[in-house]
Amino acid sequence: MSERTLVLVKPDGVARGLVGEVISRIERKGLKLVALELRNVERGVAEQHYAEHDGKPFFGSLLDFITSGPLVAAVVEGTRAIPAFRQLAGGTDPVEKATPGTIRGDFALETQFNLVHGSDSPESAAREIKLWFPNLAG
Ligand code: RTP
Ligand code: MG
Repeated sequence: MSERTLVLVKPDGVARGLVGEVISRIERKGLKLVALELRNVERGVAEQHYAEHDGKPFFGSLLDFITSGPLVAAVVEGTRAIPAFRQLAGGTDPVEKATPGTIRGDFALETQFNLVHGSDSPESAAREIKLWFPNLAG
């Protein structure tokens, strides 16, 4: 069954010129883009996006990072799109968890600067798509 997930190419990915690489991997996997936009994020949106991490030691620096420059926000659709993109991304720590062949495993070294975000559950996807693309038709 088809589902949607919210993908971000974080500011490090945009700054390093890896937008095309990420989009290409999404498309080659067989997933479909239904929304795609380069934008600068207000701190309030970043706070809502990462609300689950409020209070953690890295929360402040995570918000600084996510608002540090333009990022690419996308809605991606397809069969098992949520776990499929998490598979493409690789684990959160790009060295200890992400394996070679994944986006993080191939291109990142530090946990904070791990290039991409993907929704981690159907509930997160619904919440995040509404936050980032409130006008997107179902
Ligand atoms: P994301 O939400 O960005 O897709 O990443 P994730 O699910 O793989 O990891 P999550 O636990 O949700 O963490 C969100 C983002 O916060 C940064 N982080 N830094 N310094 C640290 O220990 C630390 N832990 C997490 C990363 O940018 C991570 O992707
Ligand atoms: Mg997460």
